[in-house]
Amino acid sequence: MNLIDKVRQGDRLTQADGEALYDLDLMTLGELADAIRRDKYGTKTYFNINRHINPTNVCADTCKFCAYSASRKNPHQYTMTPDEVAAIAVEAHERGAKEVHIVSAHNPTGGVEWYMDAFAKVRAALPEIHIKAMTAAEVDYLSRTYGLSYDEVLDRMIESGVDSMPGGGAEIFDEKVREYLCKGKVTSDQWIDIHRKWHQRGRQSNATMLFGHVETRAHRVDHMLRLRALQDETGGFNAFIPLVYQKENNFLRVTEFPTGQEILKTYAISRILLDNIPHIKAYWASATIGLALIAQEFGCDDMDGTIEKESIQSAAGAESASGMDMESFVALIKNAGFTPVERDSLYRELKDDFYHRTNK
Ligand code: V47
Repeated sequence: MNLIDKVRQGDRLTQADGEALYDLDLMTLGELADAIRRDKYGTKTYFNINRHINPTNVCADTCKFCAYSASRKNPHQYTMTPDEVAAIAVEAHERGAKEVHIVSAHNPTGGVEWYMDAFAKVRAALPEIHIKAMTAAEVDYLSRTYGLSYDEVLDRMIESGVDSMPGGGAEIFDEKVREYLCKGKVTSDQWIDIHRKWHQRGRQSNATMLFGHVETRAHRVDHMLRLRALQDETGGFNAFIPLVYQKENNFLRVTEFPTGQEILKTYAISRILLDNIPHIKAYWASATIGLALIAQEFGCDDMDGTIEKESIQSAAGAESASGMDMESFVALIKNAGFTPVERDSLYRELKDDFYHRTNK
């Protein structure tokens, strides 16, 4: 059967189908992905009011693409205390944040306690806030450094107040590319196993894919299909987030970068292939706000949030360091013809919220 008909009737697609989707023209792909998105969510675009906190940039691992960790290209090291992390969360909460997204480098000092104390202090100060924290790469780092099983690290996170896990550290699952990009870090199978164990605890998480560097289209499709297989098993992923590679201040030599068309195709294909992951997030800090707004017409129904302060993408060249204020964010979504809907971290729509109060 013709591939377009297969997509239109909602058939499950294979690796070969996924690769063939890239050969379709952008507008056809956009139309197919947009139909799926509109069928699920109409014109709604979800966002939340959140604060990204990156408590340290001192890292025991060396990923070639990373410009955030302290290195000879970025000699300025910092590490916050758990109290400083909690103070940032409290200030953000006073400004309306309902989620803190806490992701660190792999801190070789401070032990497991440094991580867990930060979560526990945020939880004690703000019983209601949603704590999304710890990538699978951090879970694996703590496990291999301190001799804990994944189960033990995950249980400690729950005891310390973590609600959900972000999708970072997935990069590209293909083993050869992964070895080139980030040898020694969590492997693909381990990343998947950690999320499986988290989901088995009744918890939810996201999944990312870092693309636009040395990987091929086939590697991207393979990455998505490995996530689809885990989602069939557990149903624990909320959102898939394709992260566009940023090229400054790192150690990865890449000469060709994805065009806007290639980025939009990748968003659209993820919406089509990931028939069991509810949300596709256009993370504007990596895509640029302009492309993220257009991505709403290519299958994306989520734009992350206001972020407030962003360190990882901006260290590598993105213009996202100070986040965005909520009024501008909402106005941009509306002007693009979509309906901004504030959500909580688990995608429940917020009816009596900051956004609605300030728009009366
Ligand atoms: O895992 C690192 C990526 C990720 C670069 O779960 C880079 O809601 C582009 O995971 N160019 C961390 N990307 C960010 C992340 C995330 C972001 C927003 C929302 C969520 C969520 C998760 O940033 C890392 C890595 O893949 N990254 N360096 C770079 N040069």
